[in-house]
Amino acid sequence: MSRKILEAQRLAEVVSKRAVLKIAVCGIGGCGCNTITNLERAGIDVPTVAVNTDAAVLYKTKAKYRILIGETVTRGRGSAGSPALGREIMSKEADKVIAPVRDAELFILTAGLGGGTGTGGIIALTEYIKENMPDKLVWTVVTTPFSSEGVERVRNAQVALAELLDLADVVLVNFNDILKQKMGSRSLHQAFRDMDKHLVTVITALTSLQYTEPTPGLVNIDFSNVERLTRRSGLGFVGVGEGSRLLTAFENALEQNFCEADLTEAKGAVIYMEGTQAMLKTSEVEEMTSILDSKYGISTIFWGVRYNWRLYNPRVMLLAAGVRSPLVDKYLEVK
Ligand SMILES: Nc1nc2c(ncn2[C@@H]2O[C@H](COP(=O)(O)OP(=O)(O)OP(=O)(O)O)[C@@H](O)[C@H]2O)c(=O)[nH]1
Ligand SMILES: [Mg+2]
Repeated sequence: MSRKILEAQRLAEVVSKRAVLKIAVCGIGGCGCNTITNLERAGIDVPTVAVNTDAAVLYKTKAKYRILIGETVTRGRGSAGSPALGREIMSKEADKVIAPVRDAELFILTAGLGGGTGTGGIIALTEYIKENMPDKLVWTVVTTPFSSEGVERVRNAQVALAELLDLADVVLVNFNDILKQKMGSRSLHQAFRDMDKHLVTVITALTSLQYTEPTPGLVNIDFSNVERLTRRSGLGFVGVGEGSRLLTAFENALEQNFCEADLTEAKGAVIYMEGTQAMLKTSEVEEMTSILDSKYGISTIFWGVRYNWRLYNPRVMLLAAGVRSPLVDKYLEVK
């Protein structure tokens, strides 16, 4: 074979490997497993890992990989609300949890803070990835317990959130209480289900970043930009919105704010748009970036477009890295 053909083959190999960003989603504890089941039902196309110390909950979970941890310690019965126990177990078994998705470049870890397995587990798993695979990115998507769940759960969540903000590259936090206020949910059960839907929307939108393949005629987000933007960026914001126009979808995405994030002077933003060719108007794209610049002082903005013929309305995902939230600050102060 000629040298030219060999070179072309090698280049094609590298492109095919590079093209799709490898993402894995990992849900820990009861809430995390529930989110994974919901993502699977919604038809997510990235590998999912569900992890729990509770064998019964794990048995009911739908995931590509299900991993029981702490079997010899809890005998499959859960971590009884002890983050210390959840953490200890995960730190010993993180290797087993990561094994099926070791080649991922971006790990999205999700858990409900407040209990044992998810709260301790998400910290230990983040620590493990950061220590053993420092080039990988870890984004965490967590919920805080309702105040009505009691002081102990809230305290567990506060301590864990503070630690995660130090450890993970991005922390996306959703306050159950805010969701309840916004949605005016009647019962705790209903509010949980509303939050479940929100988590699925956010995580599914984040995985759309995997389509970074160079498609001619489209604007692709270069993952190295996303990486630079989100590495060790602390608190993040993600909103997903749809609307009759692109700009309305963008405004709706900004409304999906469950941690009262203030985007002013954020480190940067990524706008990812989906829709038919007719829906994606350049003038509106320019307007979105100019709003982020003039209203929020965000000058580092990356945007990408993916055609999706199945959408009736344009959809916008807005990811902002390095945001502030007076609510999170206040939450972390109260101990
Ligand atoms: N949205 C939503 N939140 C949940 C769900 N289950 C639990 N949560 C929230 O997540 C927090 C932690 O609960 P779990 O995930 O069940 O706890 P765990 O990590 O399994 O901990 P242990 O059972 O103590 O080992 C709770 O305090 C709730 O606020 C759920 O199905 N949906
Ligand atoms: Mg549990």
